[in-house]
Amino acid sequence: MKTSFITGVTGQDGAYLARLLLEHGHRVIGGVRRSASSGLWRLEELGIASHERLSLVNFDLLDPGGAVRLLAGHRPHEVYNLAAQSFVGASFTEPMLTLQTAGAGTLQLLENIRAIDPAIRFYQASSSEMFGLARTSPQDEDTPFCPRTPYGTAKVYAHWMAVNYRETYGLFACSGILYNHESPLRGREFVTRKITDAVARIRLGKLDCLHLGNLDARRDWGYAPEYVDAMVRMMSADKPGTYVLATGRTASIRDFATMAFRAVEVEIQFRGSGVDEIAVDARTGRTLIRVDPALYRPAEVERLVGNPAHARAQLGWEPVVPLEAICVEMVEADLRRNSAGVSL
Ligand code: G4F
Repeated sequence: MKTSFITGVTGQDGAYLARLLLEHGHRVIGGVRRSASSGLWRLEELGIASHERLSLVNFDLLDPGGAVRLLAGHRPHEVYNLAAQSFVGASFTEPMLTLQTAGAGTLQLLENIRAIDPAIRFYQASSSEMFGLARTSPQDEDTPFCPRTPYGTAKVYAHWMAVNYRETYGLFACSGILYNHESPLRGREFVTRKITDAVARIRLGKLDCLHLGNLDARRDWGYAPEYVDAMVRMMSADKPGTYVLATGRTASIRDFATMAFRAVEVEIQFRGSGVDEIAVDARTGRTLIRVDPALYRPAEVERLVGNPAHARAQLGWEPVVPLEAICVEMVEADLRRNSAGVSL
């Protein structure tokens, strides 16, 4: 039986990945920070929190001895490194924590794998934020990085360390450059889930109005369960590599908000511009969205779109679920949760 270790198992991707690996018959060790704010709700929603082949262990990327104890004690065949401070907005107020978790935490894992058992396969969660102010569009594996945020910069460091350990020490180290990927398990600090949760609460009469930042930003949004499937394909391939995972399509924040309100049969119309822009219910004229300049980022990545051709050719991976369907699934989950009184 294969043993897989996932750092960040309580996050969106960690939970879906754990479920997939359990379905594949693996034993899964999930690293959980003692102070993890997110708790186990995602594992519980997926029905795997008490799975007999899932063991949750205390693990903190910032504890220098933690990875040694974990790798030496559990001897996993593979490590998926998903843990980090992953909210781009917070990386401006916590740049050092972001660097330590996303950057140095990755190096520590690679170094310990090299020392303890170089046969352990390694997956690094890289990000489209590494492209930042990309010079070409869509981006692929050869596009130069131009990160614009402390998060993107830390991820570039971690990505290059994974590539270096692959080339220098022969480690099976993969890097998945993932564009935004959403689901009902997304955290509420990210814009899609913030929107679907607010739409549900407005529908249920629990919220008056949704406040957002930059409505013009465009993202290439895919479906998280499909993206973790690609991670497993990378780790099962003959050779380690770097892969862009994306849909090749973009939508704006405005588009996503329109879709989310449509899921509860409300048509919205945007009026005005800049910080005075609002969205109203086309039927009643009620204001449902306002812009709050405090939610603007100090530096913004306006548009990111990826080319997944390499993953398609080498891994047989294809993103299928359209954004409209993802959005409806998220709104329905948030209606259910908010009706029951709990939305995490
Ligand atoms: O949902 P976001 O916070 O995601 P972002 O910054 O693109 O990063 C996500 O995707 C990356 C690529 O996979 C990951 F590496 C990263 O860890 C994370 O998962 O913001 C998307 C866009 C931004 O342009 C932001 O300025 O939405 C804009 N936005 C507008 N109003 C907002 C808001 N973002 C948030 N979080 N909250 C707002 O009220």
